[in-house]
Amino acid sequence: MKPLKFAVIGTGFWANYQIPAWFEVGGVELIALYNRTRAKAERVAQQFGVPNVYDTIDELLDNHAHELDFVDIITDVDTHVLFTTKAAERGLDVICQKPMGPSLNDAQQMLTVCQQAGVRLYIHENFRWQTPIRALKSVLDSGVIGKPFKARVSFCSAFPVFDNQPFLADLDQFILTDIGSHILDICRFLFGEAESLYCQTTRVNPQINGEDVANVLLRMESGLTCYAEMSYASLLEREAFPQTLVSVEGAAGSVVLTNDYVLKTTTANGTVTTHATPPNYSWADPDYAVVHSSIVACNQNLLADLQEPDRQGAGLAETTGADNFETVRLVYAAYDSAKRNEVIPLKR
Ligand code: 89V
Repeated sequence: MKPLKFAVIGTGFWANYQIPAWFEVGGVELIALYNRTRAKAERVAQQFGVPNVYDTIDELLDNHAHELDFVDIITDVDTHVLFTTKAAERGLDVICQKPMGPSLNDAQQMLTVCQQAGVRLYIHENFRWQTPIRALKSVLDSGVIGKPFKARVSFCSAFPVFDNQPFLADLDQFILTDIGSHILDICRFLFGEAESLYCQTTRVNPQINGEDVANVLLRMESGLTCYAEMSYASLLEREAFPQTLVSVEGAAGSVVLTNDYVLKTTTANGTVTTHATPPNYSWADPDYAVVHSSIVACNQNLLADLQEPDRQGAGLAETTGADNFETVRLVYAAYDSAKRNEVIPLKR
């Protein structure tokens, strides 16, 4: 199959992992890079052998749209609508990092512009692609614990995340957009759509603008109640960053995903322990290993869809724009709930 040609928009921290993850997948050719600070793009171009560098998005698109198949947008959330629109207008399929947009309206606009332009929109949402999360889902799908009725999905840490991603400290809406996008997406992946939610938030770290603690209680359409908790203010006995820890109780047993990718499945016959260790890539930052390896699986899934000649897509991609919009709805419903101190109904 002919490799698909693409451009990377944004060469900050995340591009250092997104790009080698693409090379790991194969079947793609990176033609050009854009970054508003040209020197940064040049450094990344040199590191990965990319032939073209721009600090003006229009120039990149004008020069290369004819040969590109898609763009991979890895910039801060505030630019997602603009860059998605510019690429869609040139007929290019778009992959965009989570969080999809800085508001529900913005996310809706991204869906609309791509639909009107007849291009495909995907959101790079990788947490559901982590090896331990996929293994947990297999246990649930096997039916061994029966029908799940209660769950806890937890991302609580004191990792100095602002050292590598300083812009996160400036966000007025922080943990629900950055980590909540992932955690609430995992909830949807594991348990289906939510019917309502209630949320409380707090800011513990006085040096950041947004909330760094959020507790969300979801009632899923299946009837399961799911407690999704996230915090960057949790100095715990064991630092779990960037692992998501999960426990699920079902009518016939329970399953726990605990530290170091250990899965314990308990039924009337006892407890079975397995390990769901993620693959190790030389280019991954060991502090982020489980997340960085999931970029490969996520990209693989999106590429399979992009390779379909039928531009409607073959339904191979999990995290399409339309799918991820449902996660974005949960994120902003959580803010709404916290602000009003009310349960927010979500059924359409
Ligand atoms: O993927 C992310 O949203 C990042 C992480 C904390 C994993 O680096 O912010």
